[in-house]
Amino acid sequence: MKEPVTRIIAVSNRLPIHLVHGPDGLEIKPGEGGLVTALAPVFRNRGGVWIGWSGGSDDDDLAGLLEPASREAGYRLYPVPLSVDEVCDYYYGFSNEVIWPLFHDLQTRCNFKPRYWQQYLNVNRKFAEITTKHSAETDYIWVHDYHLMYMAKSLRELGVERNTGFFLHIPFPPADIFMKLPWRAHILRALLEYELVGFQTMRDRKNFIQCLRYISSDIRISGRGSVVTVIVGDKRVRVGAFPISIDYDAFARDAESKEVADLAWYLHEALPNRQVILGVDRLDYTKGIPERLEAFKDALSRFPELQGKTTLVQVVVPSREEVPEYQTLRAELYRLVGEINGQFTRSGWVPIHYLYRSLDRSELLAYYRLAEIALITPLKDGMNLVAKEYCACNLEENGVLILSEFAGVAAHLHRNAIMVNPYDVEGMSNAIREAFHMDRTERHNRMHKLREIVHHRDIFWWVNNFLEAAIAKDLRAFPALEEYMPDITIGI
Ligand code: GDG
Repeated sequence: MKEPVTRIIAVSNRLPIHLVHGPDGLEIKPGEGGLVTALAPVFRNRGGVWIGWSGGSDDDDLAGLLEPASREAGYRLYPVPLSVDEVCDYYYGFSNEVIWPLFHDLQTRCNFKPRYWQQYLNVNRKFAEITTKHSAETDYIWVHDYHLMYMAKSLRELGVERNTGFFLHIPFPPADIFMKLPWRAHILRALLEYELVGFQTMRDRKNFIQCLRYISSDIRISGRGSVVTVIVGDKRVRVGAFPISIDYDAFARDAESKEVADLAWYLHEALPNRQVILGVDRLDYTKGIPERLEAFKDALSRFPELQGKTTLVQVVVPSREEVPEYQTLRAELYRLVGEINGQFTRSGWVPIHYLYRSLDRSELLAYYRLAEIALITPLKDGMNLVAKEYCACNLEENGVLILSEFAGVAAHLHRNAIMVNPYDVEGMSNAIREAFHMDRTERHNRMHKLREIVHHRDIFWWVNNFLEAAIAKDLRAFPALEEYMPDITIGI
């Protein structure tokens, strides 16, 4: 019988920070991305611990930097130092050249180098060792994402007893794609070492269970609903669908602030008498950005009434720029934007405003608030938080969401968004036209329902659901502390 859980330890590839080289040496800035956005409100001032790679090299002197960062974040940060070789083969290699494309159904982009796999095992073991050092048997170890699928197995191999759960932020592919992975059985068996395995959608959970049937004919499923128990031989694992979400109230409240409202007004004034179509993505080939630009170009050609009356604001946040595929994509986007703007720009109107940088939060919220149309068309996506954030910030309830069928978020929002196949350029272009002409009442009715759905299932709903399934407790069992404890210990 295990002791009751008293503390949650999050383990993810990256700590929720990034290191920048400033004039006075290394500096720490808060991180960005889906996972940080999702977990920060849950750990802050609740005695949480976060373990992960800092993003730097293993000889960076982090102790002095992480202490104030921990204090500011409201949870303790423990780094996992990684060498250049480890980063190359475990992170860029196995995680981003094998699992990332494969799990997004893009198997032709995979690079199945055996050396990547060996380093993946080594680094997962390293994470397991550091987690062991900073945890006790009464802690719940909540492991995040595809970089660390092997970690529970590494803990077992070290002979360490911990209560562990895993959440996969990206999709889990169908069996005919997953089975291409040379290390498929190892990964499946490693996942069975967790007590709970969470996916974004029922589709992902179904795919996982189907893959298990390939490694064992002796599989039984017990229970019903979003969490079931899978029995494979002598292993029992709970497997569930937990669609991740956002801190809806914080987004809606911040979008209402004077700063964001003024900025939204100012930005829209610069684009008078036209509808703003917004795309916001990390630089990634899974996000379908070239296809989306082609669709906008097609719409301008086939529906000339959109010329001068729409502007596509496409924000692309730089990401994984060291990887050649991402450099190629960046160049392709510049080329496409240049081509479309070159063809259609006329005095007083530029069709695409391309922002290749990370916006600060107020500016991002201002764009969410002012955009009449959001164009969210990933080729495949675990969830896609941008879609939910757009709805939360659309206070006037006059926005139209155009959404890919292959984003996890489609499972909940499909009835009130305009759904598109992101590979179908003409279909997307028709959707842009439909959104452009949609009347005020229909826009309001649809957006009102979308906002209700996102509000109802926010980030706290997600965490509660996961914790309920994991340890039969919800967030109330981890109340906010009066003050964050100053006695921080940094272990490197
Ligand atoms: C992975 C999965 C899953 C974007 N631009 C700026 C900015 N962002 C923030 C957004 C949003 C986050 O980044 C992006 O989250 P997504 O969910 O859209 O996508 P991924 O980064 O690929 O996340 C995804 C997610 O994990 C969570 O499980 O939904 O499917 O791929 O929160 O707001 N933030 C700021 N400036 C920007 O310019 N400040």
